[in-house]
Amino acid sequence: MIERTLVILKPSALQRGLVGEVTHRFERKGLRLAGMKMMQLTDHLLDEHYAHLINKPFFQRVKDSMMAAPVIACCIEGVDAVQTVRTLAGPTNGRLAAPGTIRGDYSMSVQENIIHTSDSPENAAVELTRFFKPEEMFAYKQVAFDYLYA
Ligand code: YYY
Ligand code: MG
Repeated sequence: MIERTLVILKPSALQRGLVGEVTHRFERKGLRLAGMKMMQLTDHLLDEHYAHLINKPFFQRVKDSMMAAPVIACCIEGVDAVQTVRTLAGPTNGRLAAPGTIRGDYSMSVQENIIHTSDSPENAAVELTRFFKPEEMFAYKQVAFDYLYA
């Protein structure tokens, strides 16, 4: 099923000059970029985005890290996009993530693990609504679509 998912290139990705390399991985895989914007995240937005971490001792530290510089929010679309993007990202801990994954290739950290990716289709829908207005996500035709999914 065609899905949309939220990817956030974290402040560390911008500081380390990895925006092009990371977005290139989604493009070359065949996923379609439906939305993309630079944002400064706020405490309020992160309270919602990381609500599942609110009782963790590292909650404030993670939020501070996400506000340390702007981020790039991306809406990425494709068949099974939520799981496919999670697979490209690799597991949370960059030191344990396999080579070839984004976190495995670019991260030595749990916190500074380069990208956020939605973890289920249900959460992706909620997160995309939180980060994008409807008119900021675009439904243009991907000309290679039939070749990608044949
Ligand atoms: O979905 P994912 O990003 O892989 O992990 P989450 O469990 O949702 O945690 C969100 C975010 O919090 C993670 O990307 C880094 C940070 N974090 C941390 O700094 N220390 C932990 N022990 C767990 C998560
Ligand atoms: Mg998560």
